[in-house]
Amino acid sequence: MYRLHGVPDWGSQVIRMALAETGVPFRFVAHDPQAGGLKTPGFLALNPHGKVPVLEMSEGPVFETAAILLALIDAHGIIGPKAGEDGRARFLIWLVFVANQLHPAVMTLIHPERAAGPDHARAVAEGAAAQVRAGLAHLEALAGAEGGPWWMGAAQPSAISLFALMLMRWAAAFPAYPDLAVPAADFPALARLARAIEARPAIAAVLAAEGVEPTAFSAPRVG
Ligand SMILES: N[C@@H](CCC(=O)N[C@@H](CS)C(=O)NCC(=O)O)C(=O)O
Repeated sequence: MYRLHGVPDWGSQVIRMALAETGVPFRFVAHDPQAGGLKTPGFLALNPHGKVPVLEMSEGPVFETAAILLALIDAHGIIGPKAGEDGRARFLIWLVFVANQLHPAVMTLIHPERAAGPDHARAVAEGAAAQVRAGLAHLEALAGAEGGPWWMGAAQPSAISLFALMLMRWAAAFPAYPDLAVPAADFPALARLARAIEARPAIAAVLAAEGVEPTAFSAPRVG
């Protein structure tokens, strides 16, 4: 059985949702970062960077969110096209965009002091907020397009939509400067997608298990 190493309401949430939607059995192993749980020799043997998520699969521990999502797709499909299936290249483009551009921009919005120290945090956060809004505008166009890709649609969650929704939650709820928050309501097609995906039993169960409000993506509790 897969073992997912994570921290509730941290970045492991997207993998937990992906596993739940894929329908494969897994065990969630919760770690306590405050108690140093991500820096123990045992955990560093799974991920030398000391970060979650890590998914233990038959080939060994897999880390980096996009790599885990792709490994799950290659094994099971469901949340994205497998190699050789129609639309795989376009899917990869946007998955890598979310992982490489949107994810770091959201992290900088939350921790702007990490980039250039506390004296420059406000300017860094303002730049990050603009990057987040630009990134979400691209995803909004995909989600709102007539005949758009299924992986940004409400009928079936995908690795991309789940990843993007988790990042939207962070950008709305946890920015270092509350006035730079990016609410889902500013992106109507993404907000509709958020409401549809939150309503799915598998997703609602993950949110409840993580102690997160049921409107985690469409209207997260701020702070
Ligand atoms: N690029 C990595 C980033 C992972 C990451 O930054 N994880 C955070 C939680 S969301 C973490 O574990 N931080 C703990 C630390 O840095 O000590 C991925 O996508 O998996």
